[in-house]
Amino acid sequence: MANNCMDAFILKLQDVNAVKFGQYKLKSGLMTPIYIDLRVLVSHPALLNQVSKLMYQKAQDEGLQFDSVCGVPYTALPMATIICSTHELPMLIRRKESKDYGTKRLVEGSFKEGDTCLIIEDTVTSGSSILETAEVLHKEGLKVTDAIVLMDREQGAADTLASKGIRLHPIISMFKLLDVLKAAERIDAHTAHSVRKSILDNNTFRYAVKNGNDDPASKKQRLERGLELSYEARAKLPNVHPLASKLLTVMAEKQSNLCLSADVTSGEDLLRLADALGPKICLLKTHVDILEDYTEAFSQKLQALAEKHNFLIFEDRKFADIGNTVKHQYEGGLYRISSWSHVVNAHAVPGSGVVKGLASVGRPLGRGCLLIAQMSSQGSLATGEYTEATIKMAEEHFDFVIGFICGSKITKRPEFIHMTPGVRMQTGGDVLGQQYTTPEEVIYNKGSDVIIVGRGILEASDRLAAAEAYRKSGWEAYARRMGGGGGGASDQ
Ligand code: 5BU
Repeated sequence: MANNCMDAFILKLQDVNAVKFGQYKLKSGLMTPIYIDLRVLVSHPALLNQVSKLMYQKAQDEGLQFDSVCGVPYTALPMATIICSTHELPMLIRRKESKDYGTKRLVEGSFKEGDTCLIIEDTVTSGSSILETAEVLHKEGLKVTDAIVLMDREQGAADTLASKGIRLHPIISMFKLLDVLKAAERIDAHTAHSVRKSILDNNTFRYAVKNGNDDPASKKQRLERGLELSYEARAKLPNVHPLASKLLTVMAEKQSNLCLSADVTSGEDLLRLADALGPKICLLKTHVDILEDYTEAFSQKLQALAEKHNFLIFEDRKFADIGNTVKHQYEGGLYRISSWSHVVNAHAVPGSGVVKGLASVGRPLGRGCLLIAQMSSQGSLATGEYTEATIKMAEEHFDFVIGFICGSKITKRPEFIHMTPGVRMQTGGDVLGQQYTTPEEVIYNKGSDVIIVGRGILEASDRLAAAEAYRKSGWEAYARRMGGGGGGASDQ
């Protein structure tokens, strides 16, 4: 659906009072300043038809294969009915309670064991309603691999469902909805900001927020942890790693949360780039093994430029071996990475030995490591429980791990720095699976700290101007997130 059609559709949802602002309690017990009530759609048949059309289109676009469709009762039932009736697809109905006469079936309709059923849902927060329906279908011998939802509140459902083998395909995200309502001046900047913050801080998957057994003390702690601190304030936290403190200070001083991914293949080119763009960046990321002419003199010159322009160096080596091997890879070999790179990164896949091995070399040198909790590439396996385990690993190695490579803010600990690759002004991707998000989306909506930009800058005709544009965009998004004007952000 073209962007302006989707925007008009979102506005129509608000027109029929399907989007409400106030204080509401969700099924999970979470309090929320925004409530999406799609039950009203049954009174608006044209809109209901449009929803069903969008859902069917989504299934087509994603190439979903299924034998039947089941709507989560009750709101999604008419949506599933319209889809199935229009496209002559078999439908199943999940009963909420089995009737106490007749067949006592929990699933109505014809199916055979091993059939795949596509789930349709109106809104998701934690994904629990989809899981309940999937469980009933599973018990009947059906397979559930995908679910389409009209509105994803972006509070953990996708991760929870992924951890249970169900892919979630949302049509509208909460952040998109807020953006559209704000652009149309249906809500003010303050409301958009506070709802955004509430959504980010109440992720049911990440923070496992369960009400009912939620004691006031832990609630208070969560609230305190959730308070957004500036880069400067985070640099001064008592437990912050000295290198993270240094980076946060540089970011605040240079008003830059831009990391340049200097993916060029000549050392001379890289040094020229570092000298020219150095003033715009807080971090320069290298792939030293793509250089055709690496010498030790190169790494010395790069360090001198880092001093001159006050940025840190991050070798994107992505260590992923047993502790003993990564120790040698980090310290020795041709590149002697630990001798010149302030920051390196590692996959969590080998287990904590990889961090211990790297720390044995890097810690005495005051170096720091980022754990790769998520990747920007299509089909990445670093999701859900893997991401959770990575966060836990980082917490256990607080003295060496300074943060994460991730798509969004994944921990509330303000000592950790979140860095996001796959950033470009134009969204989309490349032919090899890279997926791009805008600086605004990454910093403002997703709550990350640093944007990592390669080709967005390297392929520009004027690289310096492009670097400045990315710096400005990233910084303004941060300033807006902190509740400030951001030095001329367009919608303040
Ligand atoms: P691009 O030109 O902005 O697409 O370059 C992105 C850089 O970030 C590139 O060096 C990748 O190796 C690196 N990267 C990434 O794109 N996605 C990831 O998940 C990780 C690193 Br980890």
